[in-house]
Amino acid sequence: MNIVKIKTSGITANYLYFCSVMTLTENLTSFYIEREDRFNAHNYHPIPVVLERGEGVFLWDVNGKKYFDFLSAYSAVNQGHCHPRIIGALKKQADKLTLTSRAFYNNLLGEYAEFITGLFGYDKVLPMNTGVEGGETAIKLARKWGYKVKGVPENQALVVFAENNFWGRTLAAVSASTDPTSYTGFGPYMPGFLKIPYNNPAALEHVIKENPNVVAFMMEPIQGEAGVIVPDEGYLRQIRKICSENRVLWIADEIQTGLGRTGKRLACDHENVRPDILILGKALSGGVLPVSAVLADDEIMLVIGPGEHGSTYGGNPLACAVAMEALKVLEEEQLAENARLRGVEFKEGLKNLKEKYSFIEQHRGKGLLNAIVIEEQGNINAWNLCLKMAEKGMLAKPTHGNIIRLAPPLCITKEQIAEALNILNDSLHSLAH
Ligand code: IF1
Repeated sequence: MNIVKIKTSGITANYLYFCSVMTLTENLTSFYIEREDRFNAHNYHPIPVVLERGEGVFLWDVNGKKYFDFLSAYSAVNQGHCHPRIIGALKKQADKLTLTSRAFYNNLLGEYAEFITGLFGYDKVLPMNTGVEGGETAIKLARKWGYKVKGVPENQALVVFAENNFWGRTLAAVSASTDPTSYTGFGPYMPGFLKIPYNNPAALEHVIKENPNVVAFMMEPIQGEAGVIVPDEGYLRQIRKICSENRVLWIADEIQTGLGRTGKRLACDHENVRPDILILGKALSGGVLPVSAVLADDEIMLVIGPGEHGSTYGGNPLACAVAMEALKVLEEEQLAENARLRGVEFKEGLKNLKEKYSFIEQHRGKGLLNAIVIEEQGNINAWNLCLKMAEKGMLAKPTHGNIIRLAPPLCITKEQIAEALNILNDSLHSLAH
């Protein structure tokens, strides 16, 4: 075999090597993306990185490039990627028993139910899988409570939602949505849903006074998908008061804001208020498998009897084992408190960046649920900033065009916050010049 020796200078050889690596890297990423595009539905437009490993606050792509994860799978990996204790619980239970259905009892559901109801202070839990199933369950509970307890005429129950809410993709969830991207083309829509402005207690009071058949108000304590919309201090207390005074159930969707994300165990804890129905999901399993939970007291929870609601996987022993460990990790590693402390540092950093870059219109958030709003100026926009951030090793994705949610796992350290702020600064600088 003739081996052709190419005599080149050191610089040329390095350049050729660099180009070949770059080409290979891009080709590998393109290979994965093109295959997925060919065989998978086009219901997302992802940032063009192909991830294959996660650990703590970090992700690695198929080329071995390392990133800070500043999306946390939309707050599903609050504990950090592949937390060893959670993975350990998964592996241990997976070797024993994963699913029985609720046709029979299993040895873990009672233990998990006692643990989670004790932690959050409710009589009972109804275990489901995805967050949207939690929302559907909460609305079914509220409607049935309306008929059986409040005395609302059959099929006349009304549920109130806040404009710009997001609680999932089912037909009921999109029927509650005010975002055309979420509901267009999926009608006809669920009847009995009313919408009022967010952060407006008077609007809630008015709609309840106008409609005696209102059984519940369902809302997020901070609106995540809408772009991390933080209501005025006292809004949650006023919701609590209005709902209590009018025998309307307050449903808090803490699927994204709960489990330490905003610097407290629940976002409702910032105002020391207790919703009638609490919905949890996402980080309830530490990002390992879909686990959601609806918590309520007996007067509400027991309106649903045997055979009236459920799901194949709801309350399965694998989910119970994982969720118990995921909750214990949040508590024992004091991740809510870390989110509070790191959130103060991060918010200070965002404030400094806003003063430095005029195209950062706004920053907002609480704990480690934050967002920046980018004013489009030429090639400066949220998408291009996210591409630049990815290039420099930090992953995030825009929501609603110009808003970038910034939400790392809650185990992030002080030093890592500082490093991430430097990457964000470098990305902003690079985009602006
Ligand atoms: C997607 C958004 C976030 C949620 C709240 C219920 C659910 C979600 C507050 C439903 C889910 C996910 C869904 C996912 C992307 C992500 C998302 F951009 F869609 F809106 F986080 F903001 N309540 N949010 O945030 O939970 O059924 O998904 O388990 O659909 O694109 P799920």
